[in-house]
Amino acid sequence: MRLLLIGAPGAGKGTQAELLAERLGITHISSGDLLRQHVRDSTTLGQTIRSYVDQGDLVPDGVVMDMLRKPVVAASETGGYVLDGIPRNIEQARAAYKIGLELGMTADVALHLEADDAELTRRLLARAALEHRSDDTAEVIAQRLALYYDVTAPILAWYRDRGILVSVDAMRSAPEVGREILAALEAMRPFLEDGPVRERLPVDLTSLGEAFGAASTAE
Ligand code: B4P
Repeated sequence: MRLLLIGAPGAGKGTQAELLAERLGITHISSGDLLRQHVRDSTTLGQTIRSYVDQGDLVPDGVVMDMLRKPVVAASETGGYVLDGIPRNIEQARAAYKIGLELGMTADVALHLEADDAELTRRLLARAALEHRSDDTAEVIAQRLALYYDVTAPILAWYRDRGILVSVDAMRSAPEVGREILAALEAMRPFLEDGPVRERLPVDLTSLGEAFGAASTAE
C-alpha cells in the first residue's frame, strides 16, 4: 500500500501517518521530520532550511525532492510507504510522481484530511504549549495556513483527476479518523490490487462522519 497524506498544518498528517504505518506495516516518510533533523544536526543545509521553516514558508522544492528518493527506495523493503508532507505544491506532486514511476512505486491513494481553520489553529497552539516548535506561533500558523490554500490545496484536483483521491473528515478524534481511513482502505483493497488507475473514481467520505464515528467513543 502506498499512500500520500495531504492536509493543512494541524489536520493530522503526522498523527495519522504514524498510525497507518504501524497498522499496515509500511514505512512512514515525513518531510517535516527529515527537514527538522537537518536543522537539529546543524548541517549547512539545515541552516538554510531553518530560515524557511521558522517563517512558515515552504523549503525550496529541490531540497525537499532530493531528500525523498532514498527513503522511498528503502520503503520498497516494507512493501509500501505513507508519505506525510510531500507534495506541498504541483511541482512537488509532479516530481514525486516521476520518482514513483522510475522506482515502480507511484502512490495508490492520496488521502485528503479536511478540518476547518479554527480547529487547525487550536491544535497547533496546543502542540506549541507542549513541544515548542519554532513554527507553531499564531503568526506563523496563519502564514502556513495561507500558503496551504494558495499552493497546496490546488493539487487536490490533480489527484481527483487521476482517480486516487480519498477525502476524510479530520475534525473528529485521531482514533476515529484513523478507523475511517483504515475501513476505506480495506474496502478499496481489491480494487487497488487489480483495478487500472484510470478507471477509479474519487471518493469523498467527508459527509460520512456519523456513520463511522457515531457508535464509538474516543480511545
Ligand atoms: P510538517 O512537519 O509537515 O508540519 P505540519 O504541516 O504542521 O503537520 P504535522 O504533521 O506536524 O501536524 P499534525 O497535523 O499531525 O511541516 C513543517 C514545515 O516544514 C512546513 O511549514 C514547511 O516549512 C516545511 N515543509 C514540510 N514539508 C515540506 C515540503 N514538502 N516542501 C516544502 N517545505 C516543507 O498534528 C498537529 C497537532 O494536532 C498535533 O499536536 C496532534 O497531536 C494534533 N492532532 C492531530 N490530529 C488530531 C485530532 N484528530 N484531534 C485532535 N488533535 C489532533
